[in-house]
Amino acid sequence: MQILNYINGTLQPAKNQQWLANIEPATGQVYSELPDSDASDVNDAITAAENAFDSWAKLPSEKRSAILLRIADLIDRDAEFLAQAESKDQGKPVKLAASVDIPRASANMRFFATAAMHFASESHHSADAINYTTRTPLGVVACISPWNLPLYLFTWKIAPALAIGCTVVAKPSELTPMTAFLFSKLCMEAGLPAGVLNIVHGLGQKVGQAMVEHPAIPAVSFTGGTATGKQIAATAAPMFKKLSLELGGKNPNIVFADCDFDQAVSTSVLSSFSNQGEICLCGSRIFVERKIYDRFVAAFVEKTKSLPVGDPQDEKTKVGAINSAGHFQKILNYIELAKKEGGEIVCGGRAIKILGRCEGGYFIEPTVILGLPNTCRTNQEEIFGPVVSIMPFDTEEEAISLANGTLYGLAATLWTENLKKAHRVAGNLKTGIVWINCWLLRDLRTPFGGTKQSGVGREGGWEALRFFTEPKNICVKL
Ligand code: TXE
Repeated sequence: MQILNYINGTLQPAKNQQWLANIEPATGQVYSELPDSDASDVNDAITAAENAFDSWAKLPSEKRSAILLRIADLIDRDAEFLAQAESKDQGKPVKLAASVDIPRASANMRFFATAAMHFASESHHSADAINYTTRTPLGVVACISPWNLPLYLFTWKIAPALAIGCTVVAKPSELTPMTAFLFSKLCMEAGLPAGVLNIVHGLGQKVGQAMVEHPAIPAVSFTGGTATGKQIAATAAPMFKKLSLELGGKNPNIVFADCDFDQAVSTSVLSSFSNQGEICLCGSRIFVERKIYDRFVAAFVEKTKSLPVGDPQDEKTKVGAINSAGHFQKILNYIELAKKEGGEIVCGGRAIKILGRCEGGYFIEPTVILGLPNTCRTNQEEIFGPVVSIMPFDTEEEAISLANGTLYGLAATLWTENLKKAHRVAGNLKTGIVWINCWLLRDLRTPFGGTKQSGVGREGGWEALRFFTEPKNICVKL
C-alpha cells in the first residue's frame, strides 16, 4: 500500500518518486511505503497554502467551522477503521486507539471548530483613547507532529490553525504516517478547499527542516524530542518565527502517605505504562513517602506484572509494541544503564518474544527499577518507554525538591487527601501541568505545555488560537 502526499487538494507521490518503508512495529515487517519527499514537495505545498490563504482567512468562521465539523463527523464514522490503522502503524493496543486516540482526534476538530466562533480580541479604554486589538490569522503555518499519538497530536495542531483561518503545511512523523494519510482523504470528502491543508510525508531532516527554514512560514508548532526542538529553535530564531514547542518530560509522580492508596496505585500503573510509556505526560519518576514505600512498591509491582503485553490487535492487550527498532534499542540500553548505575530491576527489564504473527515485533516488559538516586542518568533523561523508577522520600520539601530536580518541567502528578498540602505542593512544582489525584484528565480549554527543556509556549484553548494569530493594536484618540 502506498501513502501519498496531500498537496493542493490532490493525493500525489513525492516529485522524486522516492519511497520510504513503513514498518508495523508489532511484526517488524514492512507493510506500506510513504513518499520520501524533499524541499521541492514542501515548496509546492507552501505555494498551494499561500494561494489558498486569502479566501480561507476571509471565509466567515461559521463556514470554516462547518467544514471542520464535517471532518470530525467523518472521523467518527470511520472510527473503527482508523483505530485499527493507528494500532497497526504505531504499535499501540487497538483498544487504546479506539478509546483514546481516535475519539480525541474528532474531539480536537470539533473543539477548535466551535472555539474559533467564540474567539474575541480585547479593547482597552482610557480617558483620552480607545485601544482595540485585532487578531488576524498568521498565514501559512507549519505543524510537525510525532509518532506516539499520531492522529491525536496531528489534529491537536492543525485544528486550531485551520479554525482561526491559517492555511497549513503539516508533517506527520515518518514512523507513523498512515492515519494522517487517511485523514487527508476525509478532508477531500468533507470539501476542504484545495491548498488549505497540505500534508507532506517524509524525513524530519529533509521535509521538516525545509518547512522550518522556509521564509514564507511565520510560525512552527512542533511536538517531539527536545534535541529536535533545539534544532528547530536554532533554525527559526534568526528568522524571528513564532514557535510552539512541546518537547520531552521526566515527570514526577508524588505519592503521599495520606493518599487514597488503591486509586494512587492503579492510576500510577496507567500513568507509567499507558501507550508503552510513550506519552510525554507519563510519570516516569515515582516518589513515595517512606511510610508507605514498601506497601506501594509491592502493590505496584503486583499490578504491573498482571499487565498483558502482546499483539496490539488483541483486545486484551494492555501493553503493545514499541514504535520502532531504534526506539526499542534505546529503551533496552537505558535498562542496561539503570543496572550499571546500581538499580534493582524488580519487575520486567527484558525484551519479550511474542510467538506467532508478532515474532519479529518490538516488545518490552513493563519495567520497575528501585534504588537509584534522582541524579543518575536513568532518572534524568527521558526514556519514553515502559520503564519507571520508584524512590522514597521523607518530607514534603524533599518531595518538591526531587520532583523539580530535572531539566524538564512538563507535568507532575500528586496523590494526597490533604487539600491544603495538595495546593501547596502544586504551587511549588516547576511544571506546566499538575494533576492532583488523577492523571491525564484533560479539558481542551486549559493551557497545555511545559517549562524548562520541556518546551516553549502553550497549546489548547485560547492559547492555541492566539498562537496562530498576529495581534495588532489600534489606538483611537477620543
Ligand atoms: O522524535 P523527533 P524522535 C522524545 C522521546 C524520543 C525522543 C526522540 O524521548 O525518544 O524524543 O524521538 C520531525 N526539523 N519524544 O527523534 O525527531 C520528525 O520527522 C523539523 C517526545 O523520534 O523529535 C517528526 O515528525 N522536523 C515526544 C517530529 O519531528 C523534524 C514525542 C518528531 O520527531 C526535524 C516524540 C527537523 N530537523 C518523541 N527532525 C513528545 N513531546 O510527546 C525531525 N523532525
